[in-house]
Amino acid sequence: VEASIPEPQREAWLKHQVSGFKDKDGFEREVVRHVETTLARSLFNCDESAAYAACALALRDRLILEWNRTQQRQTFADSKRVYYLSLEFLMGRALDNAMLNVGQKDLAKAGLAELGFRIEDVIQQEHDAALGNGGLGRLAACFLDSLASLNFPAWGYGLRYRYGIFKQEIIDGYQVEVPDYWLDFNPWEFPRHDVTVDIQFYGNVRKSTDEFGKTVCHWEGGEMVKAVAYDVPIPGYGTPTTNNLRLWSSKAASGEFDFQKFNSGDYESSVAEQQRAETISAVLYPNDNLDRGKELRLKQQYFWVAASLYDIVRRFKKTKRSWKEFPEQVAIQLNDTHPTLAIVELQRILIDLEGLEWDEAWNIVVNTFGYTNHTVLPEALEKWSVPLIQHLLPRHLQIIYEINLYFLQDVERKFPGDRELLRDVSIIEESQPKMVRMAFLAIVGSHKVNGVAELHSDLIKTTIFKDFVKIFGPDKFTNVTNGITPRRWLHQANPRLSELIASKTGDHGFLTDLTKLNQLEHYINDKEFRKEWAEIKYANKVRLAKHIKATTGVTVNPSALFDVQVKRIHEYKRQQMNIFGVIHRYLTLKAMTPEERQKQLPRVSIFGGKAAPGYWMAKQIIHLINSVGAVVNNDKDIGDLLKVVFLEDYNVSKAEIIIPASDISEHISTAGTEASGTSNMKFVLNGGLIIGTCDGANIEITREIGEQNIFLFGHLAEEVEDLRHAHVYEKQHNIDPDLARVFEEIEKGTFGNPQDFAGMISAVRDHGDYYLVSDDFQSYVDTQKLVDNAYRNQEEWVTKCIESVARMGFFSSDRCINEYAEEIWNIEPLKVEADQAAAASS
Ligand code: OX2
Repeated sequence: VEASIPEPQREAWLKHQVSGFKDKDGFEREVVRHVETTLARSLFNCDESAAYAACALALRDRLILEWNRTQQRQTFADSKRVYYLSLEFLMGRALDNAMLNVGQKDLAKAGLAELGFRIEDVIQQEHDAALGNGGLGRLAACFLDSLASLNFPAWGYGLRYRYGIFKQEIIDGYQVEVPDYWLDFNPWEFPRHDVTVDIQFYGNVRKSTDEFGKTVCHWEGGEMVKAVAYDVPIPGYGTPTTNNLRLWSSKAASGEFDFQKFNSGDYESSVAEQQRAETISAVLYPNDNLDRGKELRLKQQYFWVAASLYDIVRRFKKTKRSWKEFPEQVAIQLNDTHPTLAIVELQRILIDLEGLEWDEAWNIVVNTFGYTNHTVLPEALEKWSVPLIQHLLPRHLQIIYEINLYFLQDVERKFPGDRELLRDVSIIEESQPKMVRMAFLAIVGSHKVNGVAELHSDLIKTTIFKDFVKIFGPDKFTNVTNGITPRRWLHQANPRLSELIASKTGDHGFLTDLTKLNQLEHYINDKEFRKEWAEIKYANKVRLAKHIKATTGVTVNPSALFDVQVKRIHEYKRQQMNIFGVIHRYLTLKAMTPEERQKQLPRVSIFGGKAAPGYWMAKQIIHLINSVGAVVNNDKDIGDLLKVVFLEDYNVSKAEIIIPASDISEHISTAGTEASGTSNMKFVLNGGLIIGTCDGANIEITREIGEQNIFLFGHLAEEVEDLRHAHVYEKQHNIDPDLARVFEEIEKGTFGNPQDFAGMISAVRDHGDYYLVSDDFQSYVDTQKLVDNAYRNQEEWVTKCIESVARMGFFSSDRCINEYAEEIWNIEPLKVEADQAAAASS
């Protein structure tokens, strides 16, 4: 290490090394110190937000010491590292998680109380880190937690967006987007102004011949932008391992702004370069499962991928190993196709900058990368136009063509004369303009491709990637079923349930080995346990009811059945079917006599989720939900029997309140469309049941918890194609009568101007009902009746819930990460000494 302190002076350093607070007193001292010095406040003007800031800084000081030690330990061990490349990390809040993971929450709670604050209020002050859209970004966050908790030497690489996913406001029933500026005060990041990378765009390629007569390519000219690293510490649970999430921020390469232009009076263009550079990392694209092909998005992708690879290669080169050892030291996982340019960039580094031969370089590349596919939806499969790549990344386009050439030659050797196959698998789509198919590039450039749940992994092998199975053989394709971290999604979100489980299983060991939940099966008939279980669910519902009252003004009865669907709004996720079902329930209740009504089970239908700003149909769905709520919630005939609420701005910290309060949650996508889903796992882990289709991870959840504990309905994935075909070509689309009745009511104007909802109705009735809403409606409504009946028998209901939780062990992201480590990354955890581990959790 170049800048190390000389031997004689080290003693002084070691004497003064900070160790962070050790007890409550020490914690309080640190909080007061931060309030008075770092924040320049005092006991006369320390509000909750100052208390949050000081508390976060005190925790951060501790984290950063572990972070430093972890980096030293990993550098010293010099073993293989994994790099998780993701354009999205949906982290949520950090303080609560950090306190729990380092085992200091009780101490902080007591300390804050002595200083005059309630820890719950302090935690609430933190702004969510919302650098993601939905499941894909939250999966990346769960993976970071598991990687650190399992002591894997791992880094996350992403973009430091100045604006995360927009804040959603509901105004007059419509979604309004508000920018999410979250960096006002962010104690969890460390700017590394010394860690920068110059990133090139545009320009052209010049060829020359070296002394051995070999052609060498030089990418010259164009623009430079600087990438600056911001590091976020990721503490493991109960371990000293604190890994690093490195987020890149863009800045003008040539310092601040152009002084010459400034002095000559050209103020505007003097800052133009700076602004153009900073635009790259300015904002997260707010689309979930949708590719829009915007130039700035491609710039983001290359900027982030090039900075990350430069960093990874720089770290590798310090070890002075030979290039062929690269895949033994480095595993890079591509979270969807967004980072696929990394494949091309590494090949470019190796052949253009390091002088390796093509084949040797390509071998290294393929053995380094793994690619995770998260969707089969055609509109989400990334394609970039050839002219755009040619313009922005001219050398990369040449390399893509060359990769394709060698790949197609290989195909031709294996399947001579099969022109159709060549056309179908070509990385270049021969359209107008030509397009680069990023998923195909990712497959060709990786040694493993995985889907995220069994059905999904089977589907990619038999549909979108079937030709690649034929070419590469089935072993290149595998499944790693998604998981969730039980630390955030049980221990943090539902502390009382976590304590109850610990009281029965002996300790909190289930948080690091979730299969230990199976011990709960012994207590299913334990009266006291069941009572406490039900009480905790009720208390969580009371907490949510208060949130609903405070944010929507609607009063809901916590004894009613809470039916929750929270996720991005998307036609394939079928919130429209849910709200049509709610209308059907409303009409059924309205048609009853008051006596009959008295016998009905009260229900609260809770919705939440953002619509992409340009997704018109999704916005209509939100509007209909709110319009139905406005009518139903004020109908005197209905009272508590049915309430409909839309919770605005669904995000990670709201999920932590909503999920523990659910009785039944809806995971009702058209079969074959939801790759996995991960909230389904969170709801069941928190003692809620599921109504769902045979899709994504619902199938494996059913296998684990038992068919008696889940409400499945609807057509199967294998039936979807024929049904769609029939709708369109055989004009066999008789709308379900109950659904037709719902449409009639909407068209009568019961829920406001029917024109507002005409698109939603005609998508089902006149445009082929692509998502099979009508086909599944009867089965959906019938199954909801089964839910009502099951809920009436609270004893049996509680049994189902406990049994389900006991069987959820498989869905820990720890299991999932261990599978990636074994099957794809070939990487081992780094042992930490027992005394280090003990020190970390004391
Ligand atoms: C999501 C998928 O839609 C969801 O099913 C899955 O659980 C999640 O990724 C994590 O694997 N964008 N978001 C997803 O896929 C894409 C593309």
